[in-house]
Amino acid sequence: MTASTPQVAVIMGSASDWDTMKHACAMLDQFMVPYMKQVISAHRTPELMGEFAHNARANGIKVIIAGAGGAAHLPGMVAAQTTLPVIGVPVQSHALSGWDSLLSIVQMPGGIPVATTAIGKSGATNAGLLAISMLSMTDERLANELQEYRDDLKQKVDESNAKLV
Ligand code: RP5
Repeated sequence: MTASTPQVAVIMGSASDWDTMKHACAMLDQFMVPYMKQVISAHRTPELMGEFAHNARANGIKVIIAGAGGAAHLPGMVAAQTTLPVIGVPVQSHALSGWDSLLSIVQMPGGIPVATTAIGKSGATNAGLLAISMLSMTDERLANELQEYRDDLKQKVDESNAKLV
């Protein structure tokens, strides 16, 4: 494994999920975490999904972020085939505004966990941050930069409060 070996895999059920999942990638870019991104569908490419999940750990991946919408089986089916942590992002669907995605991802039976985020952009952003937080357990640079990120958020609140007077 080299320094540029992807540590995080960002996968999504369709290219139409990219508009949401790009926000997870933006966080990984911001923290300079090497990652890979790929469309892998639980329904349309089940063999590829199995191959990816089975090989992910051996390929150096440490955290998987999986986004899907509608009958969103991808995060759970990937989690079923790897012991790596899987973060599921419910993509906002047209028909049910993402309720279907959320419930499909969050209601995993006991034994196979998927860490589920909020629906849509916030969820994808937080999936990126959660993956970084997991990596920060053994990466001091990331731990320090996460603290700086939080300090910046606090400073923005302080600045907006100063403008209220
Ligand atoms: C899911 O179906 C994908 O994750 C996507 O959110 C949804 C719709 O896919 P497309 O029909 O846009 O390819 O598998």
